[in-house]
Amino acid sequence: MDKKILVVTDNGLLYKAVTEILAAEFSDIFNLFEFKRTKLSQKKHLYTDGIEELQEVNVKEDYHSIITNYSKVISLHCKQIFPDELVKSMICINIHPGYNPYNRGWYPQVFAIINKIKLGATIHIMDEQVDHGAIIDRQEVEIKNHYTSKEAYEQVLEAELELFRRNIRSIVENNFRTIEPEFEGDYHSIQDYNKLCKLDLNERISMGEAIDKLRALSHGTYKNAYFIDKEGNKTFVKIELSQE
Ligand code: 0FX
Repeated sequence: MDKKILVVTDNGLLYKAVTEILAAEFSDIFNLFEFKRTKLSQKKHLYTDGIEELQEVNVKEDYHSIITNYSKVISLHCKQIFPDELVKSMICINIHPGYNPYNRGWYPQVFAIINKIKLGATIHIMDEQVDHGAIIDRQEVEIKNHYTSKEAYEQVLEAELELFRRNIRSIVENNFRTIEPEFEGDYHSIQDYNKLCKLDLNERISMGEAIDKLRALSHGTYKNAYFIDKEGNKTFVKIELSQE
């Protein structure tokens, strides 16, 4: 029997959408995929619903058995960083919510809104660096002026699913082409994001920059941006934008 392709995901929304696409449009290859999640999906977030039913894998510790038992690995928002041994031993493919090589790392739409740079989705071969490596396909997403992080992110998810549809057969059949990223690109860690969330009440920026910063940190029910007042109280801030 052919070895399966392991898809590791910590995002319930994408897991559900991808399995629906496979069942509806790729039923001939659906049984080649096996989906697992990591322990990092246990934390309840906006997009984890549905992930509980998956079996857990520890990519950092179990990579020997992954190399032996699967033909490829796809990271569909797997929150564990793949170890070097794994990415060097077999084809590992990342479906990333950013337009590589721009804004590699965490929450690309947040940094794209603030720094006014490209946003989109990318499918690429993984190498030893995060969100790095030869690009199989990518698709840009427009950030409209009234988007908060949430609307931008939802457009990115759509683009990721479109890329999945467009490339999954050639990935399975090993006949995809790649291009090298044009430049290194900047990388943002979760610590960079956490720093952004702490607002400095004395920071002097234009109204446009302030709106961009706040909309980049507004994402549904998440409590992101905050300031600390003179009494030491922490107050969360989020904005709502609507177009006429
Ligand atoms: O699954 P994911 O969309 O993606 C993240 C990284 O951005 C990505 O680069 C990495 N490859 C992947 C494994 O993990 O993450 P999420 O479901 O935790 O968050 C989705 C969006 O929700 C995020 O882009 C911004 C927003 N968010 C999330 C959290 C946890 C917030 O605004 N505040 C939060 O506290």
